[in-house]
Amino acid sequence: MATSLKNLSDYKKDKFKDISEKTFGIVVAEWHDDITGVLCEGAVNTLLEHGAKKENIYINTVPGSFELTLGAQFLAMQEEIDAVICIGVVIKGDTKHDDYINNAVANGITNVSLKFNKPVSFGLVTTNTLEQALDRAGGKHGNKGVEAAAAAIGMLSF
Ligand code: RBF
Repeated sequence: MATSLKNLSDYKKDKFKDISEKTFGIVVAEWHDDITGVLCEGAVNTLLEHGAKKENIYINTVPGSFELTLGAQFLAMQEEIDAVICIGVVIKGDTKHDDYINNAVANGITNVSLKFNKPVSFGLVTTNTLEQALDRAGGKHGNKGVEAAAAAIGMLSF
């Protein structure tokens, strides 16, 4: 995708600590995988830019965003993982599925974060249209994968 290399996301990095020895788990939903792939690429590039080692970044996929919570838990329960980044795209349809999925993921990954005392960041793009999702995956509203990675680094620097 031509827009995948664009990064218009801005975030505070002045307080970031060294992450060269930190280990990251990324869990990516397969629904809308053309978009989640761009978000994941943004997250990985951000971790690498800030000094993470490629071999310390573990990427796993789950079928859909609803499964992000358990995927995050599988990663967070591993002692060597320092932070988890969740990536998904939920686009509103004719039914209320998006509300159920989005709320379940928001509550679910909050619980995982608190249970394992580790950062679990919310890279779930929740939009009304496909265009709005694309705008947030390397388009005019930046790349929310970049911001999810930045949030994980920010919390490791707390
Ligand atoms: N998963 C997503 O990641 N994004 C979606 O936009 C999405 N839309 C769905 C719409 C419906 C009506 C259903 C039933 C599922 C949808 N899912 C979506 C899949 C969901 O996250 C989960 O993988 C499945 O419900 C299986 O547990």
